[in-house]
Amino acid sequence: MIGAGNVGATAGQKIAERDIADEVVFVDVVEGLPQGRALDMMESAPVEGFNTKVSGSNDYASISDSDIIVVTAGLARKPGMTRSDLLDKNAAIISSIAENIRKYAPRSFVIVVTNPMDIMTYLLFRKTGFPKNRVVGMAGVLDTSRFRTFVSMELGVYPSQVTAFVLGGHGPSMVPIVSNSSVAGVPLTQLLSTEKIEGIVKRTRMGGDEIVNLLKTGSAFYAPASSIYEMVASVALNERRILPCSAYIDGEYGIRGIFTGVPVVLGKSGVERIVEISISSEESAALKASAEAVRKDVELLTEHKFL
Ligand code: TXD
Repeated sequence: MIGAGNVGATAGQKIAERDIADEVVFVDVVEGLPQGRALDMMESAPVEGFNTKVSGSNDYASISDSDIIVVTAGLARKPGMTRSDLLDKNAAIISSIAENIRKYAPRSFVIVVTNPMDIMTYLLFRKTGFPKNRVVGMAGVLDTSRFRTFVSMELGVYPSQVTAFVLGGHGPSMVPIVSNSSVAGVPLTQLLSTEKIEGIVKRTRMGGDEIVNLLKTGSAFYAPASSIYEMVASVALNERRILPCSAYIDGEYGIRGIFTGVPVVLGKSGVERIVEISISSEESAALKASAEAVRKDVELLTEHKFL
C-alpha cells in the first residue's frame, strides 16, 4: 500500500482482517506514519483473528517482490478543488512512485487510486512500461457502489441486490449505465420513474463532492477502501469478477489509447479482458464524451512535461 493515509490505511486494514494476503506493507513519506498504522493494526490481530503480517516503512525497498501494489499516495481534494487541480502535484508524486515500482516490484499488478485517477493511471502505465493487463485505476467500483446505494435507499431494498455499472472517467462526466441496471434481475426502469433515476444519476456524479463538503478536511475513504478491497481480492484469489475499472482501451467502445472506466474481468493475471456490454446510443455517446474529457487531461501531462 503506497500511501498510508485515510484510503490506504483503511484498505490495508480490510485486506489484513480478511486474511487474503501473507503480508501488507505500508509505505509513506511521513516518518512514523506507516510504522504506527501497521503496528496498531498488528495489535488488533489477536482480537480480530487474522494472521496477515502488517508492516510499515519509509523505504521503497520494502515493496520488493510485492504481487499487488495499491497507490493511494498524494494529496486529497479540499472543498472547491477539482480533481484536475490536483494534477500537477500528484503527477510528480506518481512519477517517482512509478520508478520505484519498476525498480523493486517489476512483476507486480498495480491499482492506482490517486486523483485525477484516470490520468495518474495513464502516467504510471507509461512510466513503469508495464503491460496493459498489469495497470488499472480504481473508481468505477466506487462510483457504481454509490449508484447502487442510492437506488437501494430509494427503493428500501438490500443494497447488494442492486446491480449496475458506472463507466467512463472518474469525474462529473462519468456515465451510469441505467439501461443495464437492475434489482434482483428486474430492470431499474421498471422500478423507478425517469425523474427519480435522473436524480440518482446526478447524485452519483457528485458523490465524491457530497462527502468532501460534509467532511471539510478530506475526502471519502470507507467506500473507496471497500472498492479497493474488492479489486485486490479478485486478483489475489483469482475470482475473475467483472468489475468496472479504469483500463487501457484499445478500440473497445470506440475509444483508443487512454485509461477510462469499462467493465473488465480481474483475475490472477490482472485485466484478463475488457467486457463490451450493449449500451444505449445515448450512453455510448456519453462514454465517448467522457473519454474525450480524460484525453484532454492526459494531454496536459505532455504540456506540463511529465511525459
Ligand atoms: O475513487 C478514487 N479513485 C478515489 C481517489 C477515492 C478516494 C480518494 N481518492 C484519492 O486518493 C484522493 O484524491 C487522493 O489523491 C488519494 C489518497 O486519498 P486519502 O484520503 O488517503 O489522502 P491522505 O489521507 O491525505 O493520504 C495520502 C497519503 C499521505 O499519508 C501522504 O503522506 C502520502 O499519501 N504521500 C506519499 N506516500 C508515499 N510516497 C509519496 N511520494 C507520498 N506523497 C504523499
